[in-house]
Amino acid sequence: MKQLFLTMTLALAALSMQAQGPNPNSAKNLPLVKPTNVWLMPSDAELAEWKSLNEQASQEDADLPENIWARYEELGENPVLEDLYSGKCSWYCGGEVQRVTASSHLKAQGRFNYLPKNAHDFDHETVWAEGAEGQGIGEWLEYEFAGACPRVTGVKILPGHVKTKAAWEANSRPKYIKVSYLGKPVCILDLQDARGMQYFDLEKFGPFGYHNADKPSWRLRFEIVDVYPGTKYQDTIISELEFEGIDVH
Ligand SMILES: [Ca+2]
Repeated sequence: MKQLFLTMTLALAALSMQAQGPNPNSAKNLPLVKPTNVWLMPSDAELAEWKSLNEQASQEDADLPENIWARYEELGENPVLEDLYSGKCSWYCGGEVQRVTASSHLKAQGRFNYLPKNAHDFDHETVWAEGAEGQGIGEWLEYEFAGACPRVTGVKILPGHVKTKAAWEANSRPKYIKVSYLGKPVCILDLQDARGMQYFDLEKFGPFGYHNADKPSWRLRFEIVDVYPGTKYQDTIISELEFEGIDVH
């Protein structure tokens, strides 16, 4: 009887583990953090229209008719475009990233390169792609900050190749990203499979950094733990990974 009970208990435990699915943080017991906000990209047609108007508006002698200007402003109100291109106040008014490095990157193809710095150039069309075999599990991006840099409390990520819907679907997107501060794992970001800017509030794990010129430089590392597979390519891509924080204004 005792043995039957034990067998049943084990069977139930196995069932419950199956129901929960793979747990990326079971090994390290790290907290899983969901995005507090997800802002979707405009449609491809709206993006193309915005890009064309943006190029016209950036000309030195730009003189757009009022209705065209209004349309440009309307398209620019998409939260992702506004965040990247409006030049509004943010942590970057005082914050600065000194260097972006990665464990690997895909080699350039034609006029396109996939360097780590592309993940932090405030351009949704340029991307970092890991260059390892397969889907890049274990590959990472690392950001270096000066001791004096304002402190970081949040991360904004545009996962996947967001330039077009087709490119986004064709390539892999990060699903779980492990965040490490000063070489120590902090948490795992639980990304949605959404073509948009995903904001993660990490205040309770930080703030990260010092905002003190007497302190040394410091780093945040973002490691791919799992992915949403692309339909055509295995390469895992991040279009942007930026920061929010304090000690500014
Ligand atoms: Ca970029």
